[in-house]
Amino acid sequence: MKELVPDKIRSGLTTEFIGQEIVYYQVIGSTNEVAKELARLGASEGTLVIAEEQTAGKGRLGRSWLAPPGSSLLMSLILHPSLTTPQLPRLTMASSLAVAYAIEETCSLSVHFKWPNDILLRGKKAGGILTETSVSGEILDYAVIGIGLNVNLDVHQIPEIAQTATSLSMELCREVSRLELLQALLKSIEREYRLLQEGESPGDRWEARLNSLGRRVMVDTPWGQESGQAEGVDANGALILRRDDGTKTYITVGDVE
Ligand code: BT5
Repeated sequence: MKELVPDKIRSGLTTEFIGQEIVYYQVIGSTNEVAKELARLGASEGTLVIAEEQTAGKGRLGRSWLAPPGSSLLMSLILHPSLTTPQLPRLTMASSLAVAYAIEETCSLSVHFKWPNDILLRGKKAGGILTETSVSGEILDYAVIGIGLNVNLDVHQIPEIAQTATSLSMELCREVSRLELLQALLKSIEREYRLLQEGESPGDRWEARLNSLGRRVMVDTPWGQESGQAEGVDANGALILRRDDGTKTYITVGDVE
């Protein structure tokens, strides 16, 4: 395994600010937790926190992110976007798109999304995004984008995800350079972040990759289950569902089954 040490990441990195500050760990609890602490202490825009292994990798809603050491990209970025609170899910969409572009550029695989934050290859989960924000009143203090991406990983090593997950190396039947992928990803995140800051919503481009577009889905929300046809997402990433009675609902939190 080639380690993703900061000197290697920086050499050949063509971004202006994303990933120019790097905090690297061989082992850490969760890169998101570190990034949030650093953001509170005033870390600069685009700071990258990256680890070879997490002992407490987090998904959404108290779930875990599992990855054998050195197998994956496990990273978090600190950002200070000028978005309103309802617009914050744009960060997750922009980050998913950046992951898709980086995978397509370096591995020529086609990438789809499952609402709201899954990165899919051939219908299986290869990555996930965990966006965490701190808001005081109307003001966003900071946002942390956590990205977990299965790169050189045989998912059969992890029984919990063996049936539902995949990795780049499994899809390609070869090892993938994590360094090259990471550098392409940092570059595409910078591009997407600039568009966000210019006020553009990534909604349409994100929706074009939605796996359930036009299909009937069940969605678990904190307020109960909804079902209907997935018509797409709105500019802020809400899932647009056409219920059987013809009414439309916009879902902002939940999981598609
Ligand atoms: C996510 O959550 O998909 C967001 C994952 C974000 C992980 C990154 S790693 C770097 C940064 N630091 C952190 O601590 N977290 C972020 P969610 O949609 O809740 O999905 C979690 C579920 O995905 C779990 O309950 C498992 O079922 C499944 N899962 C766990 N590890 C997986 C893996 N390596 N590949 C595919 N699926 C996985």
